[in-house]
Amino acid sequence: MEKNRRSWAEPYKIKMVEPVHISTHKERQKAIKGAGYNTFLLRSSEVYIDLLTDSGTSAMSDRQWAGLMLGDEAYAGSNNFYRLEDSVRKNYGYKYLVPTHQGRAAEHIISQLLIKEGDYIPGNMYFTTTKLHQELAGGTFVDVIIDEAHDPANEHPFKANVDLNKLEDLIHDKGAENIPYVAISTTVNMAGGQPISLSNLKQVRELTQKHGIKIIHDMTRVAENAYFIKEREPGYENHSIGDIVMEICSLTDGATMSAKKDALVNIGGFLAVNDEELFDRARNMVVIYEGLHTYGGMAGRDMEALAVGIQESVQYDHIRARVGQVQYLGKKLINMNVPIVKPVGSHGIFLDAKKILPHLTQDQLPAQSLAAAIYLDSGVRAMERGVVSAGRNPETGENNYPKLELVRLTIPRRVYTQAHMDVVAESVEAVVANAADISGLKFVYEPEYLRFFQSRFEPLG
Ligand code: P61
Repeated sequence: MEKNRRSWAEPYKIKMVEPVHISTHKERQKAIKGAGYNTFLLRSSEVYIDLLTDSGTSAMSDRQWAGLMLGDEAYAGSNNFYRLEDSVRKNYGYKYLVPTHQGRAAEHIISQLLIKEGDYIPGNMYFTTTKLHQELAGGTFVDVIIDEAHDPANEHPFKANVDLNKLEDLIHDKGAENIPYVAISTTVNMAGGQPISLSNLKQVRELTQKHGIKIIHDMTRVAENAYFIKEREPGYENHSIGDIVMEICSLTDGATMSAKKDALVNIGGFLAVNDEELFDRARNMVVIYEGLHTYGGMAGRDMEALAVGIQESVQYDHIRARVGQVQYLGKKLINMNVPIVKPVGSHGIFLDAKKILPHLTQDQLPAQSLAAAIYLDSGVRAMERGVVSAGRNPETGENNYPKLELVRLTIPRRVYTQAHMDVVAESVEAVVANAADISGLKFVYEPEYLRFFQSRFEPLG
């Protein structure tokens, strides 16, 4: 029934607007140079359509805003914490909740608690902060995603699936005692917002259970993953998004969550686990780095908005429109013959910079250069997801060279309209048409950790 409706049109109307500045070419030239050709260093006032990230950039609903007024700002035992705990249990099924100010704080805690020096952590592709916390805890990340995920043109419907042979070989080579957990992400951000199937996750569960290895779930975009399962995985077409989300969570032992994405809040996150002893240790650790275990870095009002956001995130009409808007932009770019990661993912469009700028080597930073060129053309802000984001090997100090050299146009939830998407597509089309004129960039400043956030660049020759 619900599938027969024709359009994904937004299941809400707009109650308040935030004016944006449409800059001139001259203003943008000055701004991007001042930002060292790094879109992270632009001021948001210099940006027209901000597709840097879908993190913390969602528009909250009137119910979430109303929830802010219910903030119980008690240092200990805030009502909003119990509301959040209830929402997490009801919607995700995890037993114990440790709130944190955002996702990476939860990654820090779980990495410190479970990883010992010399351990290996297999996962369905790396994520920048997740991998860094694994390394800081003494571990080494090992990519066990299927090969298809590294090929932008491959249209596999579940590119976030784990290659079970790779995982089994790793367990065999390194020993289960040196693998504290498998890190499973729903969806996989760096692969282009791609989903994992439930049948694959069940197989991962079976294999890991045989060896006594945990699964820790990065559930940052779990509802988006569930939407793709409903659309693509046989047997799930009549399941609700909520039921699919629950089933995914039930196949894992715990989760880290950046609530700034799927869960529709501007700040927040958590660690959730089922094991009581692990919970005790996490609850003790959170007081060192975040705050008391009943707020963990969030205000009471933020926890209330999150409790509501979680419920909204699993509603079918919401998720269909959210992913629908991304698909709309993706289709438009495909029709314009712009090379992008396929199938189109759930949270953004990923441009294939290697294909668009074949005259640049990876050392000439094609994705960084392309993101700067798009900003210059239209004031649309995108993000590099290539060699700059991949950083250096901590042992050798050499650059990591990922197969995927991408620019991400990330769509905030409930923020932009279809007309904005049209402007974005026209800008990308124009930049791609003149791509031969784009020269590469070189580093002039590079910080030690997560270099993409703060590096500065200059145009080559
Ligand atoms: C993003 F350029 N993502 O996509 P925190 N897991 C996953 C995430 O997507 C994620 C976190 C954990 C961001 C923000 C960001 O290299 C970057 O709440 C799948 O941001 O701490 C965050 O959650 C971390 C942008 C993070 C980056 C790291 O835009």
